Amino acid sequence: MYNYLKVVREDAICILYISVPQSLNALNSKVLAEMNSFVDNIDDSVRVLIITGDGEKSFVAGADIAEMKDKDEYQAAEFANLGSTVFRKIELLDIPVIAAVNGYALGGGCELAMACDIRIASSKARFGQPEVSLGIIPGFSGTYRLAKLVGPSIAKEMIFTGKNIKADEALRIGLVNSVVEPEKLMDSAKELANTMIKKAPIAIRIAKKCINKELTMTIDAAIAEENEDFGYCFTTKDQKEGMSAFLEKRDPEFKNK
Ligand code: CO8
Repeated sequence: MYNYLKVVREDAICILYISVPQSLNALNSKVLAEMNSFVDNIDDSVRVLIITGDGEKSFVAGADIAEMKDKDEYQAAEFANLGSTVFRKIELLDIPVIAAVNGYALGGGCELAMACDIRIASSKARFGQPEVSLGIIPGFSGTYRLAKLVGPSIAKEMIFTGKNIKADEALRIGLVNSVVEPEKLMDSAKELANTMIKKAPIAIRIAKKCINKELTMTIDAAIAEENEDFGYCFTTKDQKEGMSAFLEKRDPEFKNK
């Protein structure tokens, strides 16, 4: 069905492999169009999405430099808009999205990882925004997300120098949630996914919406929104089940209702 994506279902987990072996999984417009279609058509039964890179070496080595090289300013802005739109859709999916960063996450690859909710890195992963070495800036919303994640000062250092950083440094600055040995990466991502799958799906969806929205709100507006969403949770059967299960000293059985 896809030429540049591999999609693997394992019960409620969906694993999306970006697969462009000839360019270390660089994102060209065809890959981005396929990702857009994938995100638009994701099955309701998927409870957690894991995104990773196919192969041993690379998560995504950035946007495709060969495709970008001869673009004019309008074509470049259009390309940037395509990538940013797909990444924003990923960020707004109402299920948790985990980036399992198995290797190079450079430029658009780092930006893709940052659009995910959680990043687990292999100890072999390398992160960076090398765009200034190419005469451009991060164009898939990286200036925004990197500054939000690690703070403007560290984001500026990374972007102004274009330097790659290792996984342990990415952990230190808060760019990734955890670092594991390469052979444990997918199992760790799945273990995390399975922990989330046992929880109440509506509550996770609302919590994700709150956190995403609150990033653009004043604290007072965010508190008001959270209060309202908290109230909404009490309209769900899962809330009754979760609290009853606690009081009855048993595991809850959530029904996504
Ligand atoms: N685009 C196109 N081809 C690529 C890319 C890329 N980003 N990265 C690697 N490749 C290709 C190489 O050209 C090479 O092809 P070939 O075998 O035909 O020569 C193949 O992949 C293997 O790469 P290398 O031989 O270079 O492998 P190394 O192990 O020596 O190095 C690196 C691996 C360090 C990852 C190196 O390939 C590299 O530095 N790649 C480029 C990284 C980069 O600069 N990424 C940022 C790109 S810009 C970007 O992402 C901007 C996003 C916003 C765009 C907004 C739209 C305008």
